[in-house]
Amino acid sequence: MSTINKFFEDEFGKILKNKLKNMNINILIVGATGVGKSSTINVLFDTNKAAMGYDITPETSLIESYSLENLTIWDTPGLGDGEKDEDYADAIIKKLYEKDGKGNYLIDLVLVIIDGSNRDFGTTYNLLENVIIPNIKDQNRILIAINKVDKIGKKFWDSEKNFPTNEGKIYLEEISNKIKSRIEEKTKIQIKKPTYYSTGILDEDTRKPPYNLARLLFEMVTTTPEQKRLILIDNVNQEQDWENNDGEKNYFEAIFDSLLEGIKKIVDFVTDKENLKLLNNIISFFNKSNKDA
Ligand SMILES: Nc1nc2c(ncn2[C@@H]2O[C@H](COP(=O)(O)OP(=O)(O)O)[C@@H](O)[C@H]2O)c(=O)[nH]1
Ligand SMILES: [Mg+2]
Repeated sequence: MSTINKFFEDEFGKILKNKLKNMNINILIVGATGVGKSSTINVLFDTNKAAMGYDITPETSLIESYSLENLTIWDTPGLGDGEKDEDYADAIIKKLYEKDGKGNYLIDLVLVIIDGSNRDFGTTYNLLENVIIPNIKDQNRILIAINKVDKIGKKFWDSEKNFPTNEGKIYLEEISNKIKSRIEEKTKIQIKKPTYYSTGILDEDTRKPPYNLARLLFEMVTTTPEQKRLILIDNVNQEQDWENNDGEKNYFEAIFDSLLEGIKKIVDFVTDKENLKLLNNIISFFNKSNKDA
């Protein structure tokens, strides 16, 4: 960690902020009603600070937005309810084609959330195969995440440890592979293997620590264009408990490595200097997480 801290304290770090100021990151969250889209936004980001609103364009006004400094999260209404599905799908498609002021596609990351406790993935397949994949320019910007893994059943989930059992781990790997191969079969598109997690917001009154949230963040960061990754991390909820992960790797180190890739890209274009607030936030976030881990 210490070498990275030094790196950020350097003149170099100060230069970055200025470059980032003119950049925005936009995340589109999609999934059926009740899969946990809103809960996921709340656990990942500091939404107390967020300005909430609706899209101003009539066609996409069904999409709610949360704006933090230069991060905007678009929370779409869930498909699968029937009547309004077509309007919702149209709104999502319009959003996917929207361009920013610089003429680039607005949406940097599409996070598709699935309810892992529901074995019927039909709504998600429909959403991916008929709405998202045919209308997104860059399929590498899609991340599928399976939520509510605490609800996959007694045999698979140890609620005391808040962790999957050995059988649960196998089951979760299986459904994640199954979703990936089904999408590939239908669309001929290679997607990233879905990740799985729990927000820990079990219902209105029950909260547990989340499971695999740092992994979800890692997967989101690495699905985001390199030069925008720092912005994502800067807005992350620092009060969150990020500890309980699957142990496949140290996700904080992995996030850091992937940030450095982005920093290298930004630096090539930097011409002037700015303050360190952003980088300090990042450093304190990682220091805290590292201590906890
Ligand atoms: N068991 C469990 N329930 C969850 C989890 N995440 C969210 N929920 C619950 O699922 C319901 C729907 O969540 P919400 O975020 O409103 O879903 P949305 O319609 O996709 O925005 C709420 O009652 C949440 O408390 C989770 O990880 N585990
Ligand atoms: Mg919601």
